[in-house]
Amino acid sequence: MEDATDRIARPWGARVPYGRHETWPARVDTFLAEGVEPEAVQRWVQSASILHSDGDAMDIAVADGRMVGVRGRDVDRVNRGRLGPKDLFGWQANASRDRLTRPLVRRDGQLVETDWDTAMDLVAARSRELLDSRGPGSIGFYTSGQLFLEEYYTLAVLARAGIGTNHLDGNTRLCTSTAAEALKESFGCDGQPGSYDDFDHADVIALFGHNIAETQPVQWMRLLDRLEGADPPRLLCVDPRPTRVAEHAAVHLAPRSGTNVALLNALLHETIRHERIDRDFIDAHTVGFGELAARVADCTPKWAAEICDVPAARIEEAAELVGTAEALVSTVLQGVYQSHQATAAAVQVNNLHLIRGMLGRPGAGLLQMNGQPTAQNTRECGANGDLPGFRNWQNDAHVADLARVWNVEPETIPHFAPPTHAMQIFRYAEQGSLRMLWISGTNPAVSMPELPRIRSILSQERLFTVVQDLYLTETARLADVVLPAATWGEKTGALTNADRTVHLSRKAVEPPGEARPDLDIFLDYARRMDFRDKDGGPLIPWDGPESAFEAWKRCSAGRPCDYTGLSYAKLRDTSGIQWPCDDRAPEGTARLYTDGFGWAHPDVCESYGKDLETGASQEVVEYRSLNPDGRAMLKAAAYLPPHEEPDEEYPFQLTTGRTLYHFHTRTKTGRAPQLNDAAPDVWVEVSAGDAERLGLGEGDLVEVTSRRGSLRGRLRVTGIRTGLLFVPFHYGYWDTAGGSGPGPDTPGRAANETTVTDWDPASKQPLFKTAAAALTLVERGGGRPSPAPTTTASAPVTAGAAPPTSGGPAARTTEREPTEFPHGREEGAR
Ligand SMILES: Nc1nc2c(c(=O)[nH]1)N[C@H]1C(S)=C(S)[C@@H](COP(=O)(O)OP(=O)(O)OC[C@H]3O[C@@H](n4cnc5c(=O)[nH]c(N)nc54)[C@H](O)[C@@H]3O)O[C@H]1N2
Ligand SMILES: Nc1nc2c(c(=O)[nH]1)N[C@H]1C(S)=C(S)[C@@H](COP(=O)(O)OP(=O)(O)OC[C@H]3O[C@@H](n4cnc5c(=O)[nH]c(N)nc54)[C@H](O)[C@@H]3O)O[C@H]1N2
Ligand SMILES: [Mo]
Repeated sequence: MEDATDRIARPWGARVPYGRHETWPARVDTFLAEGVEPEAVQRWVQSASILHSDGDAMDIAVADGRMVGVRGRDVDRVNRGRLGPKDLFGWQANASRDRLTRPLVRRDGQLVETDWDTAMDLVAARSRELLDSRGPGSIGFYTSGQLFLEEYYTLAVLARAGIGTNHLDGNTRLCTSTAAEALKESFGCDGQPGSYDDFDHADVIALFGHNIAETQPVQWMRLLDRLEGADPPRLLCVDPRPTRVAEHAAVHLAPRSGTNVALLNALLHETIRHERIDRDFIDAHTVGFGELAARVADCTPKWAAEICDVPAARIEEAAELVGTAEALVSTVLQGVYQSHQATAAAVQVNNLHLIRGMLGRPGAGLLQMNGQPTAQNTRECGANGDLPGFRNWQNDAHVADLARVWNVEPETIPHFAPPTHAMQIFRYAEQGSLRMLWISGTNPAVSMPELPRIRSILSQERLFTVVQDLYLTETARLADVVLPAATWGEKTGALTNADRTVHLSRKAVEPPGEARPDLDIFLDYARRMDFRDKDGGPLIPWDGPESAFEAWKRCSAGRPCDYTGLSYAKLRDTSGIQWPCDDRAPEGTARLYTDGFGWAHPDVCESYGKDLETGASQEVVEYRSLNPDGRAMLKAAAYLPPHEEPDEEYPFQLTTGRTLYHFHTRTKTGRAPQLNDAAPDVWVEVSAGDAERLGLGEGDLVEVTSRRGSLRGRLRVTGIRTGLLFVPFHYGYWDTAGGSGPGPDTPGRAANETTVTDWDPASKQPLFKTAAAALTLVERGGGRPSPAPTTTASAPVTAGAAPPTSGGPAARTTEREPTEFPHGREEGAR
């Protein structure tokens, strides 16, 4: 293995090939700040990544009370010591000089510094006033997929039982609400069936709308290592862009955006037609096969080819690949989730696995992926639109059980309607029934669709907005109160990744100034509000992360996400354990559904399901008659065209998404020099054919306009499908690197200036992947290339059209075999 690699230029590092059914060999990636020698590190503090959903385990290097680097944990089965570029360099943002260090309140239109007492008293006073005058429905909370489990659980209790509001959701609504919904629709309950270890055993891996190379780079390293080893897997990539995944795929389908259901129905059609199905599994474990078979009977590859604009022969090849796989792993992410038929499409992937019996054994795995690092916790703790512990809001016994855990009356917990989803919370704020919105760990003024609308909602006089963040973000600038939060590395908590692996992330350094952990802020608020249980005791008796974790364990007991077998000590001594972890499975559980689908039973299921076309919730009677014994449900769906199709005025399809080097609205990655320099500004991707037709070239400044708004960026000509534009959504109007920005009134560069307020009917996840747009030239590039990276799906179609992306000496990372680098598990060990 080589010693030092520029991990901006070579993001996935060196290969360590391994064969099928072997254990992925470890490789320890270490990055230390310039001038810091390994001997200077005084402590290594256990943690895991919070810049994607993999939970890559790492230790934070500390010297003189400061973070000075990071190192992957080789003992952890998730990443086996490896780290991606964001994790290697992103931690530097913690020490950025523009961190918020004191609370701010708005006085005479300006945000001014104040002390914690003043700020929190103001928040509590406004809450009480609103509770008295307008009731609990006037208060809402919009949280994150990036805090810790203990924080979400505390927030869920204080919002649902303390305030008594139904308006609590996370930005997970924009992210993985479809993952949750698709799992509920098929299996009755949230909970990832598969495990990352399935990648070691699969012979076919199918990725649907998932650019794993850029968004979960360490699992991509795993796939690359397998591709170079014995008996490599064959990949199916369904993505309209030339991602690295597409490059390595045996079959790449680049469909028109928004046509996933048509494509999947054709794959199901072929699977059934060729009898590549597992009859015994279908008979023993599922309901609905007849309806599914009837629904896809006419969905031939030829039919889908028309809709998706991919050759029918390619669809047949794809069908053969997934239909003849011995051990199939499928992953699904935003190319499916952020579209108008999100749940319907994601469910068809579940159906493919169910009719082929591809679940519950090594290599036969399904990953309805998460995106954010702690999205799973948002969902299981009930800070998403769910009740804690995957309890069913329509099941009175579940509500009563939750009331028992919290020692409140069942009526205290709102369950008259489904918990309000984020898009609806913003609608209530727009309409004026919601008067206070507390936003924690998310930046909706960049990440929500249709930003002109979001800005106008958040700047209303009548809406009292609290923003809890690390920086003065685009959203914080619109707030009435800004609370400075401590973050990863500055606080302790647990987090659960996309394959149910729970890690502990420990405090390594002190937060800057007066910044406080989110947990402390929520607890402080609960104290000021004096929330009580039914016996007059404190509603929230815990006072720190570990006691909050213990409280959560009691809430999770007996539910699918059972944490009762875990503890901080156990998580410290091991490195990542998959829930459920209880008496019966003290070491955790690699795969769900190894033995039937018990959580789909009507008495225990999290949801009675929804109509995939309208989103209407089904009643228990319907569910009982459909699925009396608790089996997996095969739910069919007809293809429906995208809501906004290109026309003369807006001739392009527009899709948005991510690049390898940045995380979301870049509050962290924009403050890490190596990452910022790798992709410093927005760009617009167009196909070579379209560029030629319009007489446009690399680096031209263009404007992308939709019915909602417009943005400007420099053009990158790539191998993207004809008729489609891609814009990364990372760039808000505030320039994180320079600390200043163009402001909201100058021509925008945020993708969401152009996106639409519209969502999937079942999951309520907004549509970021399909819109119609026009493309016009603003100014010639004059030889200046676009700032898009060359190492990714954004690579120019003409080699040499832009200088290769590199990080130079500042990005040098060591990659070592673990034996050369004795790994300390305990804090303080070298
Ligand atoms: N580098 C990086 N990694 C991240 C993040 C980040 O911001 N940066 N964020 C994390 C989070 S929260 C998330 S949710 C994940 C998201 O991870 P991904 O879902 O992998 O990322 P996206 O770029 O949003 O979308 C994936 C792909 O969908 C394709 N696509 C667009 N339209 C369609 C369509 O109609 N059908 C199909 N099949 N594909 C389509 C796009 O071309 C794109 O390549 O990444 C996580 N990891
Ligand atoms: N056009 C388009 N829009 C999209 C998407 C897309 O693909 N296209 N993807 C959507 C998806 S999947 C997602 S997940 C969202 C992400 O959207 P956001 O969640 O809005 O994006 P982030 O930049 O991650 O915002 C997190 C905020 O929390 C702050 N923060 C970080 N750590 C902490 C902490 O410990 N405590 C507190 N209090 N604050 C913290 C950060 O500084 C940052 O301001 O964007 C969505 N929007
Ligand atoms: Mo996400």
